[in-house]
Amino acid sequence: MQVKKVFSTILGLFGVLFSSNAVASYARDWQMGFQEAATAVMRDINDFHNLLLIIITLITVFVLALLVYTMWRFSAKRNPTPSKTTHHTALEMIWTVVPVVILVVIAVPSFKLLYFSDVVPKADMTIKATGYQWYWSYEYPDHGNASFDANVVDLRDPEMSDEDRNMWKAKFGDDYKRLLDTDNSLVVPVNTTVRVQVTAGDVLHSWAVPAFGVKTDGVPGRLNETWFKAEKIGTYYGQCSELCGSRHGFMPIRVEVVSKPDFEKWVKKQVADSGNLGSPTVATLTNHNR
Ligand SMILES: [Cu+2]
Repeated sequence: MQVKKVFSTILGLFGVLFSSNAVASYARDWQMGFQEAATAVMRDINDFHNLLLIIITLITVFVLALLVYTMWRFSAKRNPTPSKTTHHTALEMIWTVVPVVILVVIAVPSFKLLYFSDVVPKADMTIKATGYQWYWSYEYPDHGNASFDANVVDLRDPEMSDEDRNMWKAKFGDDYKRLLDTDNSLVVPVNTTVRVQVTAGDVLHSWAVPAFGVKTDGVPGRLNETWFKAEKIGTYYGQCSELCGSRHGFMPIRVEVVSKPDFEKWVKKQVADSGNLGSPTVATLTNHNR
């Protein structure tokens, strides 16, 4: 059974690697490493992570080798009379300078990446994400100031009516991802620089989408800013990443990246619906104050 599961997961991973069209990005069983990058920032984070992995592996192997050699070479049996040497200028210079060089090698790409992800480039559009206990609310100030809430769709919720359960089952089908799928999704156009302003209405939350390399705290009374430019059409999942209360695990983020014409169509349709993006939430609206 387990073997079968591993096998199907590996096949699934290959499917993700080689599918060029719509992707769905979320944590998978047996996943190694990060989710596939959908933005330049995430690609750089991945590269930086790989660089650090190489550096730390070399250091660890080197220190381990020194330890093993020392234990063997200078044991009481092989080295009965220990040396009394206490200072060695050249050696001390080396073991000070080498770590400094290593830190500089790490610092250069680190600061580059920090500023790349932190400084919002000229944005094509802005979205405001507000965290509440326990759902996200989105506003599109550039598109009729429309807004909607995104609530988790939890098919195991005992309070969900059978009618709603069947509706969501029909909508998501086999693609349903528990604790990741939401009734309304954040919809954004592909290859567009999106500025995301993040805040919160009650306690600390954090808006995070791993495939975008984005994680920004939502702080009540404060407006934080981040950005992403998704390069592939698909569905990307994230979760609130700041412990925010008992249903912290029930306020996922679902981002649909669509083509620019599809986005225009979506905006038009939703704005036509009395300026309110997304249909009024059924079922899960009752979750708000639980
Ligand atoms: Cu939260």
